[in-house]
Amino acid sequence: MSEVPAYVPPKIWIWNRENGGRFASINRPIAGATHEKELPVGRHPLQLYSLATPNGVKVTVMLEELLGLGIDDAEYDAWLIRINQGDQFSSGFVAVNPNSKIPALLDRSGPKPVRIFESGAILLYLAEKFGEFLPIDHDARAQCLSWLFWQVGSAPYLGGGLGHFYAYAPTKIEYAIDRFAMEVKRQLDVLDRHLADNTYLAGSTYSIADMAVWPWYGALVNGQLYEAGEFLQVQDYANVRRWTDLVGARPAVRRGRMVNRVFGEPSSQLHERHDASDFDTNTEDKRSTSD
Ligand SMILES: N[C@@H](CCC(=O)N[C@@H](CS)C(=O)NCC(=O)O)C(=O)O
Repeated sequence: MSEVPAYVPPKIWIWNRENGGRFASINRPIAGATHEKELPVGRHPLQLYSLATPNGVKVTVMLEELLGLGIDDAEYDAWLIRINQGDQFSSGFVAVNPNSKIPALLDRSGPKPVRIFESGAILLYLAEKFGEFLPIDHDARAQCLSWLFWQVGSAPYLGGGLGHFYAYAPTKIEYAIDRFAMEVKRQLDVLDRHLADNTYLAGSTYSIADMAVWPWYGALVNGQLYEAGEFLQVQDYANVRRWTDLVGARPAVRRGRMVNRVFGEPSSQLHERHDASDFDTNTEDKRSTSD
């Protein structure tokens, strides 16, 4: 068997533009805008700039849940940010999120627009603003926040770690895949043990913690992330699967998943959402026949 030559890092790292694999066109070691372009603004108080990746879905699920409760002030315009085309580096987007990642939210309901970035912070902001999906009871609230922050800290091992090295990296590195597969299976076991005794993550009530965790770990146990279902033997996590089905059956979750979605069945893709009726009239299957 021929030996793979060991990589010896140079003394000083140098940016090799060709070395970014399938993300070479968007990954850069520099922050800030690459081009001048304003973001569009619609008629609603909340302006969301996003894409239906797991981080984006967290927020559209929350907004649809709030609207489902009859909270009209949670009305929003959802604008599509195509991250593979570099939309996150426009001057307008960077002004809302200096970190150039979706999702980003602009709350224009007050005298001065408020910008919020980081999906966990957006969930917490909306929960506090509308007084919903964040338990008031001291213990349940602590549980909710613990699982919310657990998600924010854990998902990079799943996405940037396992997902990247198992599905995207140009070469398969056993060490990296092993390391992150072990960690992701441990995370699934953490969830599985907790959900054995709890209906939802914060206990008996559905909360922003479920909205944060479901798009990542629910998709993983449904075999929808990185085609890694068999590799990780996700069927073994029965309690995570029970909870995944429970959350996934919620009407607001079904709607939230469709917003800013640019893959899958055309009937499941609502590229932009500006009105509740868009779910019935503006999905891609309807648009292509009416265009
Ligand atoms: N910690 C951030 C992560 C956001 C994130 O990684 N967004 C990805 C899509 S899921 C993105 O915009 N990537 C574009 C890029 O890296 O240039 C959050 O939770 O909001």
